Amino acid sequence: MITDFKQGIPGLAATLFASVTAISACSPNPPEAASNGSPAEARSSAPSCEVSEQQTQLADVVTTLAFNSRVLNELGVTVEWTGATKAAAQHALSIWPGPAKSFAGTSACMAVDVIDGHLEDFLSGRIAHRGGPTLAHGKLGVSLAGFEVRVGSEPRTFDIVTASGERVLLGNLAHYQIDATGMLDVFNVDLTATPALAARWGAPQLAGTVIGTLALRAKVTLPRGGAKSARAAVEKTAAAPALKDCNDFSGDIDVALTRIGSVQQQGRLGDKVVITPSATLKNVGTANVPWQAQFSGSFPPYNVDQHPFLVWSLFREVGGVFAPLGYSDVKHAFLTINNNCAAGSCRIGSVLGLGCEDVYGVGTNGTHLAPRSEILPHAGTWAHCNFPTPGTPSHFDQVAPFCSEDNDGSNEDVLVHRLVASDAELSVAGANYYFAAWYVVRDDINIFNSMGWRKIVPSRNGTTWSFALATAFRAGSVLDAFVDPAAQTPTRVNTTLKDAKGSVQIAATATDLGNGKFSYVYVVMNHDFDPNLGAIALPVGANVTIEQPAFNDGDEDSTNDWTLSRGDGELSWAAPKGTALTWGKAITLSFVASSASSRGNARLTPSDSGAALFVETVLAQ
Ligand SMILES: [Ca+2]
Ligand SMILES: [Ca+2]
Ligand SMILES: [Ca+2]
Repeated sequence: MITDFKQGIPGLAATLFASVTAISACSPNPPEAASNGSPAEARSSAPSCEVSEQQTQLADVVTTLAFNSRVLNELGVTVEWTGATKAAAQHALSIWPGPAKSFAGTSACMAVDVIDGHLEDFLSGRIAHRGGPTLAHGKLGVSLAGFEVRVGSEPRTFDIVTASGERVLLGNLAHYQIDATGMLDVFNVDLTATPALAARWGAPQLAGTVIGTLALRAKVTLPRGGAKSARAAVEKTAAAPALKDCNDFSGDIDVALTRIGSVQQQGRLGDKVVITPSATLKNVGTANVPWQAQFSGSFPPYNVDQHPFLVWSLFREVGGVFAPLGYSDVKHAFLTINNNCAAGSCRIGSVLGLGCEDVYGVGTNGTHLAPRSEILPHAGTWAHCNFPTPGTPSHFDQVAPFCSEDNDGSNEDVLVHRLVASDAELSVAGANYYFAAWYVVRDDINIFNSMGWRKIVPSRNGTTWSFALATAFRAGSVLDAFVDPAAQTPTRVNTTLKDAKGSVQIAATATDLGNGKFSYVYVVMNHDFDPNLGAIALPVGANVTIEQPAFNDGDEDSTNDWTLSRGDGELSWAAPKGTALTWGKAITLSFVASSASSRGNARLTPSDSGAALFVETVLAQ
């Protein structure tokens, strides 16, 4: 059952949200907000509060905004602040893309749906503020002084509206949590420029750009006269009959990536741009999934701070050659908001309960990334802290004492750990671009529904790229965009091998060029084969002529390119020392041969002493 208050819910929620009978104006809060000349008072035409006194509401609201200076610089947008209050306390897991300023709410008029101490959704209403930023593009400034945060039309979204009623920013992909004292933190909310803002800037192409982050801190106040407090509601969680107790990790773990919602340029250095997505996931298995923030302690079932690891990548197909363009490093998941859960599921922020969904916005994914090399994806482990041995350093924890963060990466170059592509790479006429993401989850029974991809279409305005989403999200390996596994032919083959040590995949095509020549393309992906791959051998006929051999690993470093050799009826590429094909990455091999294709096995050599892997594909023999 989906616990959506708007559709009616039984039990505790019914007691919290008795039938709505009275509609009344909310009183100003704090009282001094009504002092003469305040922006809120100047906005005399504002509608009265249409939130019922019998609904759970937010009080003492402070909203904090930050804009991504890297993005603003790129867009030619400047920000000035007026009327900020002193810096407000923030949730410990808040991620800020730039300097943040806080603004006190001047009215309290927002109804929320809280069930068992867990925020389900924002129902209706608006919060006005004193002060706000002015966002200017060139000489065209848009003042948000006296701005309102209104409940948006989509679940868990906000409209940021100027004092004159213009909707200039959309807030979505919120993280949120109610603490034991009844304080609600809404944070890591992506702020996207609306068409109205872009038009006011005289730059309509900037509509849809994620430019900042919003957080909101408020007291959750239960209906007047209600005996229950938010504290009581939180305590109810522990006693409530649960579909699966939060400490119960039995069952099959299966997380699915369900959406790549947005793909954004989030920085530039020279001719290279940073590209970052938002992502949404869902627990589709029968087990709770550990979602512990890094360095938060040791917890069951693994006795570490276990959490998923998100990576993303960009591929391009040009002239029938499908190859990687770039990869991100690892975003360590740190909190699950657990929305749309199955009834009775565990909903604490450190466990993804049954049926629950979670989101990570562009702003959240854009910073605080760590190397892939610390992760063994098939094992699902992260080398740090006390794993595999006490005192293991890691990117975030470089010096003793260990098991606490001493490096947040904030002094790193804009390109470090990010998915990077150059202007030239994004500008190839006739190319097809594919954006992929994957949540690595320990003990996930199906990694291929944890990953997915969309075709994107890059377009450039000045120095800014935007990425239209050209196809619906599709679960599975991005190599399926090259050779559809459901539409294979004798000359287009896509094979995934699931080994005890992890999975590898080869998608390959053999195209008749005429005149007895055939173009072969192989995309070899190491999904989560923990030993890594050090070589590939393709059987070829002794009399077959090989021309134009090419290797593409998506980087600009030729010293790590695999070296080609031919002998013993094989065409082989081998990784120089230290350049094995690591997890979540692919190489593309291509050549023109004098032979039509037949089916046979490529031989992949692990980088450890383990047995070779044989993957069926097309061969020139
Ligand atoms: Ca899965
Ligand atoms: Ca440390
Ligand atoms: Ca290379």
